[in-house]
Amino acid sequence: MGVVNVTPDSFSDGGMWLERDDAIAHAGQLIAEGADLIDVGGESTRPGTARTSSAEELARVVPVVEALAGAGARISVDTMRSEVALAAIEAGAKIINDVSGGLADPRMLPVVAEHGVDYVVMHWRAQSATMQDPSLTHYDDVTAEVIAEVSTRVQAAQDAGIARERIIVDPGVGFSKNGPQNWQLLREIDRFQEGFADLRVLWGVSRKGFLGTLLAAGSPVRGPRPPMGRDAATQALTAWCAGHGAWAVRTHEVQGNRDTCEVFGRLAAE
Ligand code: PMM
Repeated sequence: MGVVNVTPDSFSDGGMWLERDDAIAHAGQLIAEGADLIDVGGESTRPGTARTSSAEELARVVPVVEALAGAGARISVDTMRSEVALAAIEAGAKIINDVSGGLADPRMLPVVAEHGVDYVVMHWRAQSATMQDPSLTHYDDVTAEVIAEVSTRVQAAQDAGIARERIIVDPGVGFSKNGPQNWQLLREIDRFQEGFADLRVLWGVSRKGFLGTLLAAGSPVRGPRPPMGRDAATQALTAWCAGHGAWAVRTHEVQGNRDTCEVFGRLAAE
């Protein structure tokens, strides 16, 4: 899943694809490099960030989805808002990627159910402004608690009428989790995925802060390695996820991550 953030402020690629034509061209490049899916987002979920207005999010996302879906691309839309989801579905999106798992907008689950599209349920505890507060990053056993909380949201989605086979789960790496908790979740990938044995699992680790922290020592600048320098580390985690049977990884850079998946696919073929 290649990411196109049509935002001024996403931590990894904010401001790069804010113009409609730039976003469309970038998506085309990601598809040419082997992305099976393009995830279009119009609101940053960067820790500490304020919310984007609904009108602004619609204006960023819909024209890009229309153009890409119209050209035959398989599109998911990263949104917590039901009105954006609805407009995106009408513009041709086939997957709604809701980082809040239906918690941010009570209309989201019914809208998705009514339109019969796929739905990503990510583990989420709070909006970006507060999600890294210590009270929201407390776990006794991060993997067990993430499985339990995601299961509750999967059940809510089913209760709203979304078919179970339409649901994709995501542990929400970096969302209300600190570095050690992210590493533990990834180390326990089998345990997480066994918690949802009949569902597709998506992992989003691309260029995230815990990789910058890990790579700080080799950074050309003081402090964490900047996002653009985290792609090789992202590919290493893609290898880990692919080797453990993940359905998809959500990445900003596609070529290297695609190559990684080809290698693991080939190894698993015989
Ligand atoms: N991470 C981000 C945004 N959307 N969606 C899913 N399903 N999983 C994720 O881990 C995830 C996401 C944050 O990254 P970005 O703003 O740089 O794209």
